[in-house]
Amino acid sequence: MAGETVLEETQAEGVLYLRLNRPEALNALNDALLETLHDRWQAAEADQRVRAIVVTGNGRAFCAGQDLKEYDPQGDVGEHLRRRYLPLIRAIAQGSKPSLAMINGVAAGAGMSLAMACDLKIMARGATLVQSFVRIGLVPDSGSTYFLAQAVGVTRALELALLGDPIDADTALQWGLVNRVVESQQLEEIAAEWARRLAAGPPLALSAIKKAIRQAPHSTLDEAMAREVELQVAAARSRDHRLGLEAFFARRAPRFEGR
Ligand code: T3D
Repeated sequence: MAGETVLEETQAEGVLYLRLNRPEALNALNDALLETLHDRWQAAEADQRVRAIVVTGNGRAFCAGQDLKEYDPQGDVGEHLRRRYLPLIRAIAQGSKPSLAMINGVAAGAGMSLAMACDLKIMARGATLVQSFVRIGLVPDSGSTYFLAQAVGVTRALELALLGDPIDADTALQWGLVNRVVESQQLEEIAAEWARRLAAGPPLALSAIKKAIRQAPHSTLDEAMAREVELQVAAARSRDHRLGLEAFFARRAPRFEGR
């Protein structure tokens, strides 16, 4: 619909698409878009029918980061980040539902942070990632330092953040910033297939897996294994585990219910 900063669409059962919709500004993040995206993400988190979330951009870009035409550097930048960006990044990275960034074009600044916050990333071959902050005298924010250092290590994170050069999709794949690179014409189809598989997965187990993997780098082996035990005990008691076992022995695909 015209004027909507985020287009919402349910494509396959349980798959919610959130499409950033300011193509004329390369989907730069103004307050209206940030607020809408966060609201939609929270609504999806609360909606049991949603089992996977895909975020992408409308037009030729994924997202050009903060809208620099609607930004006041003399204003309270800290408050702006804390209010508009941090809750959104937390909702994506710490929420219970699996998320997929379908990177259709350039992802710059906080737009790259947004993509990195997602659990899985599929990137079109012609798309680029750029830590553009340094180019305008800013520092990476919205989780970029965290996600980058985790994904590529300190050496490459420093290169990306200090030089601010765009990297192409093949480099992003080789460095471990994204999971797959596909031709642009195949992007929607392959992302839809992954999203459909996520939505058909066992929601409680997927949420537990996400939690365990995201916390593992900050844990000792003993802490990680203790967390695995706790999560496994809960998963083993779920109806979905029973359904999974039944399907295994009946040699058919399971139909998980999320309980
Ligand atoms: O308080 C706070 O919130 C601080 C938080 C900051 C977080 C951040 O994200 S800071 C980083 C902000 N983003 C950037 O610095 C990226 C700026 N954009 C670019 O570097 C380039 O546009 C791209 C590399 C993304 C793409 O380049 P290109 O050559 O493909 O496109 P273009 O010609 O530069 O841009 C096309 C149009 O989009 C153009 O508008 P026009 O001239 O046709 O009317 C351009 O101004 C507009 N655009 C691109 N990025 C932004 C933007 N408009 C507003 N804000 C943008 N970020």
